[in-house]
Amino acid sequence: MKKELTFALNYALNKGFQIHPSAFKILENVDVKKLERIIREIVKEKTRQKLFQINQDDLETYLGIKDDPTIQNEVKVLSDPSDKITSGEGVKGYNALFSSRFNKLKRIVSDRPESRMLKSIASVKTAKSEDDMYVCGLVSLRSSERNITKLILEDPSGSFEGIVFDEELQKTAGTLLLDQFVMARVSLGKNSGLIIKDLILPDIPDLAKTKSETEAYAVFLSDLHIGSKYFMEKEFSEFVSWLSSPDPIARKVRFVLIGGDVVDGVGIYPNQNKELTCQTIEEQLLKVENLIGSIPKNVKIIIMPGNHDPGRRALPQPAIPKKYNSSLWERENVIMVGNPAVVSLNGVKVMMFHGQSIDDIVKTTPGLSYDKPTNVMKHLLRARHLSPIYGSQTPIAPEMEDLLVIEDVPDIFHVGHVHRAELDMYKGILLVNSGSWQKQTPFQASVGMTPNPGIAILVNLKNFKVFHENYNSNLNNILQS
Ligand code: D5M
Ligand code: FE
Ligand code: ZN
Repeated sequence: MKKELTFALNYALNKGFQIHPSAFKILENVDVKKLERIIREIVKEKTRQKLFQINQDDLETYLGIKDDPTIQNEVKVLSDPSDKITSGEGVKGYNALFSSRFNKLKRIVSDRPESRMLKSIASVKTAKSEDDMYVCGLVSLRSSERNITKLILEDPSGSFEGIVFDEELQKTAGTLLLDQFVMARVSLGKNSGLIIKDLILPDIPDLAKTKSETEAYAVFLSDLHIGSKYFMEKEFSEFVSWLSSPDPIARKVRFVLIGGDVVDGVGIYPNQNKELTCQTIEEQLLKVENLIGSIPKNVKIIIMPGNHDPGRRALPQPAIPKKYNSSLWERENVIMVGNPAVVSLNGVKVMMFHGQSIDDIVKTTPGLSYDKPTNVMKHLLRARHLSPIYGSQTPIAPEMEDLLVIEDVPDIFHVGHVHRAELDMYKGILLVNSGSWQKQTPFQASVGMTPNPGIAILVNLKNFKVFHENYNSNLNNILQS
């Protein structure tokens, strides 16, 4: 008998365990390097369950040989920008982009009762009526001075400046993002200026949400930053091993979603090379492949890019190009998608977006902060757009179609980027910010950003109950707000 096997058996026997002969047969065929860890984990789990026999079933479950076959792992990619990216050039492209944005959002609000009374901005400007009128448009300016807020709205017929006097409505106006779509109730003022009396956001209707029929779990991850000195390789590897462990939840995981910043990239910020352990994209992606390679084959892995990943920086981003690691692309359980993407997991619709726009929104919107990314996510849902502000830090490509409009209402909204794991609900949509697996970087420390890395968020897709696996020894009740 091999010495590793003797060691493993003695370890279990000394802990008071019996080993069934059928289990013994399986152990004989296990990679000796893995034996010790396997036996320790099974002993730990079964001690917790107070069952002191190791049988064939335990090993088959642990090794992923046998999982409940009725738990489905069906992935459908419902929307992916990768193949739609055209890059219209110059001004024409931006005109097309904004007109697509306007038209898509106008269609979204078209089933609201007010929209039957919608008029074009040009016709409202020449109207003589004293009645209230409804218009919609994209916000092209927002300013507050003395006790009023001014807004300029634009539609294809023209633009107008409206004034908000009402104090409560000024608060709503103050949270509008530049280039966001909004519907307004307006009336003619005394000196023929337009007064804005109400602001109506496209928002999310109350719809019943779809759940999985079987108890499959999805894991939400993002911002691994593999290749960075600060990537928490040990903790991440422990988490990946847990996915093959006999923990009953791990045995039901069928999906792993990675919401961008999979690698740290090369040349993303000045002097980045000093903070890298892998200096090329290829090396970094090879490491990704090796790390996620041991995830059981019945788990589908969906990989979306973020601002650190290769491809292009501007939104929408295509999937990480195959040329950097074709074998990762070709793995049977790996699905590469662009940013943003909508995927269906056993029928549950998940909208994935890396979250680049959060930076611009936090900077310009009162009441929003990096510590509460889910509040920013709610803002995006109300605006029905993933990155409204054009021409700030978040680069947006001049596409002919605006692929960042939230057309489909998802069941789960998955975002990363700000390195703070957080959960919330909005109109029945589960909001997940999946945090990060990178320790606080010197840059983040210098700007006072405190990440809570090393947390894997898991969702039971049958009932939307949420769990988390915490690999950060410094943090306890991390998801409490
Ligand atoms: O970004 C993680 C977070 O840190 C995200 O909120 C942006 C912020 N960040 C990172 N680098 C910069 C610079 N250079 N300026 C401003 N804000 C920054 P990540 O995408 O992981 O780098
Ligand atoms: Fe990141
Ligand atoms: Zn990022």
